[in-house]
Amino acid sequence: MNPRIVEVRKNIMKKNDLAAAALRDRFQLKRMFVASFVSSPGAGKTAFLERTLKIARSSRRVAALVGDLATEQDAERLRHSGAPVRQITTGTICHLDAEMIEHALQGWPPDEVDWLFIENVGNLVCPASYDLGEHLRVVLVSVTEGEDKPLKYPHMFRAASLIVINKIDLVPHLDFSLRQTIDNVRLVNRDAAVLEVSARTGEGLEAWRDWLCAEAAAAREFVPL
Ligand SMILES: Nc1nc2c(ncn2[C@@H]2O[C@H](COP(=O)(O)OP(=O)(O)OP(=O)(O)O)[C@@H](O)[C@H]2O)c(=O)[nH]1
Ligand SMILES: [Mg+2]
Repeated sequence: MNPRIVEVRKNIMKKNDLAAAALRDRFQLKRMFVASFVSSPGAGKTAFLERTLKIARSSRRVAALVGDLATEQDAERLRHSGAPVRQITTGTICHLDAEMIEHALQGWPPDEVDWLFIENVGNLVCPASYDLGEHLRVVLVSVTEGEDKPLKYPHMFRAASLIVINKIDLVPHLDFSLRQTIDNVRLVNRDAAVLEVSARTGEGLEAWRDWLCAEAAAAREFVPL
């Protein structure tokens, strides 16, 4: 690659890392637990978050940020939960970065928040490189995408604390192997937890809630739900 391009890219990443470090400090100070969600477009991030916000709101103060190139549609869907939600529209940019998060958090959310969820732009490539200061990153993959995604997008799957296989209600209708997908996840990430869920039917969401509570408790020394 052209050395000038390499230099510019290094500077962009350095700038993002500094902004992410400042966000991390701020989250610690405010005792705010932050999880981000990434996936290819349409894997079910918003559907999964709609469920998550409803579950978490019973005992936690929650809020969400959602990134898309255009529209407020996902924010509107998430607001039905009653939680404060802010949309970040990125225009032509295929990922969120730490400055966008910092900007969205200026004077917002209106009240103190225990858990903040960030839905990234639907994309399995660009978001992998951008630290958002979050405690953990969840990668969703849906059963309609095929078993090979962990192998084709290893950077994204490697950076995940949890891999959620969504839309398992559709498995009976597909030629899709859960076993093969999990084996492929293990080839790129030995440590991540793996959960099989359906944001449509709610299957697997108890295990998700338990995992989330344990992670938040570890990060914030909070008592579990
Ligand atoms: N059958 C089934 N459909 C689902 C499930 N989860 C999401 N969907 C559907 O999949 C489509 C995409 O879901 P979204 O939640 O919008 O996906 P997304 O990842 O947020 O999409 P982008 O924000 O555009 O990247 C919608 O029609 C959902 O209703 C699921 O578990 N099962
Ligand atoms: Mg969405």
